[in-house]
Amino acid sequence: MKNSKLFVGILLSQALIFGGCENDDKKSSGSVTFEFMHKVDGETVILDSLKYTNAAENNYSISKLVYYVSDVTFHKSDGTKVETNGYHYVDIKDSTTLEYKFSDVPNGDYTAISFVVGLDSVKNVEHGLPHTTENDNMVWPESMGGGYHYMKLEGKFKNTANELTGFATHTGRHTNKHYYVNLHLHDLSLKVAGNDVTAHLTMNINEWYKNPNVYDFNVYGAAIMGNPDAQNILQQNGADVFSAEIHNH
Ligand SMILES: [Cu+2]
Repeated sequence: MKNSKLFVGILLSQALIFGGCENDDKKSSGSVTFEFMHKVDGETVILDSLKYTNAAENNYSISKLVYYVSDVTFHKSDGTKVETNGYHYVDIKDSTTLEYKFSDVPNGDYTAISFVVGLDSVKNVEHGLPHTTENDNMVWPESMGGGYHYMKLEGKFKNTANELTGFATHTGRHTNKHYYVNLHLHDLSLKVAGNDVTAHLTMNINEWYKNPNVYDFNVYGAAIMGNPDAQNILQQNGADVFSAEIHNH
């Protein structure tokens, strides 16, 4: 009895050691890992450097960028989809937050990814997220509807008087209006077949400030949290802030 158990044990461990790649083919799911990258028109962001220019020709620097990505959905060309309903917090300064892994995505050929930049109206409520330091630092004032900031993007710019002054692109709801971004990335070739796929998701910071609306820090500088016009513009501009590059392994 003891011996046969031992024998099965040895067989199992051999299967684990030698199974390797052949087993992968039989797996019905794989992983997809998002790697978040942050650029300004193709250049990787260098913090606190007054080297950037947006469509309004504001000369600016970036000192802070934190945001949520949530409700990631993987779409197949036949219209079927795999929905996740979690959220992920990204901080440009914290490399541990720059990866968001989905470990059990069913095999299939996916052609699009969609997600929310920010939090939808279900998640974006007071105490809607666990009380971590990160989440608590994202809290949005109750007087403006409560919940959380979708994003805080901050830095300095040279105003029309040529003075260096702060801007704060803080996005979030305005009372009962929700301005989160529903972002769709089409024409992708994301093949999951028991393997690990990496998707580089690059945010072009300058896209927040153009297309369709030019966003000028002289007009919308620091106090935009109670400003539905600014929030509406950022929601529209946000639709194309991300692009994706898929690496199938
Ligand atoms: Cu704020």
